[in-house]
Amino acid sequence: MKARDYLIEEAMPLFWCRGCGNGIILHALLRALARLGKSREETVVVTGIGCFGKADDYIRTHSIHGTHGRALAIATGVKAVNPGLTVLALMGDGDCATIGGNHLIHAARRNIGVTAVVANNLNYGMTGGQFSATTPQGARSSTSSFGNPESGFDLCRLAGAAGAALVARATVYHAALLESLLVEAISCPGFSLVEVMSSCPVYYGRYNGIPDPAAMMRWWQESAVPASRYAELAPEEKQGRFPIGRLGGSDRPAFSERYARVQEAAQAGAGRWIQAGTDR
Ligand SMILES: Cc1ncc(C[n+]2csc(CCOP(=O)(O)OP(=O)(O)O)c2C)c(N)n1
Repeated sequence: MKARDYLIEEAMPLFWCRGCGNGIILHALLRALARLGKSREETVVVTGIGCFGKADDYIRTHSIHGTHGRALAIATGVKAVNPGLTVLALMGDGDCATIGGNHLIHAARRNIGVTAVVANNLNYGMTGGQFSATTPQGARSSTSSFGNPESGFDLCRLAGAAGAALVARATVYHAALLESLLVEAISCPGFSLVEVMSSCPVYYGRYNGIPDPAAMMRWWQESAVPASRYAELAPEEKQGRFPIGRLGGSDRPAFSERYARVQEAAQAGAGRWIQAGTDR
């Protein structure tokens, strides 16, 4: 299989603005599916609402275009009833972590075998650049003209603490790294989250002094530090920087494995219970 085999070419050109990172994420995802030789018939892409929520328009697998913040709830249902499918939830930061934050922590806690791909452009792109739950403190947006008084979530730490099997981060500048992290995440039997720091020059960039798409790419290049090197930085050197690569996860049975045991116990008859608390 080639990346192009997963692309709906007739849907081109892409809906996204000039300088948007979503096309880079889409291409990396299609390359990852091709590298894994995933069957289009056994792959389900679920999206929510937002600019990145349009990604399913271009992907030739099964897809469900859901509602804002509910991509993970739908993906969870798909995977629970058919664990043999490869299930991807493609979301913006608003979709995944703001309106959808509750579904994120429970998908991670449940360790359901879904791969969440989050295009984190640090704001709500589609509705005009409002701040989201990942907008950094002090950053400007259409709803924080004098600086965001809140602080942004670290999505990888959040998902890791909630019990995800694999958490990783890349940027749209690091497309080859992104592709290999996606391959790893899609191959993981439990819940995986790949956060992609993505450019939105039209809103986030314009409000924060980096409206030029190339300057935004340089910003990602300079801010992202490989995880092993980041750990050795002094606290002042960490200011304005973040780690990329595989950032954690826990090795415990995925939901489907535990649920199969429950189904076996139920089929074997009443009175036989699986032992509580065996997987933590
Ligand atoms: C329940 C609900 N609330 C609000 C909206 C309006 N809305 C549509 S997209 C969006 C934000 C999208 O931001 P994000 O998820 O970060 O994706 P991006 O557009 O930046 O890719 C909002 C608030 C909606 N469609 N449904």
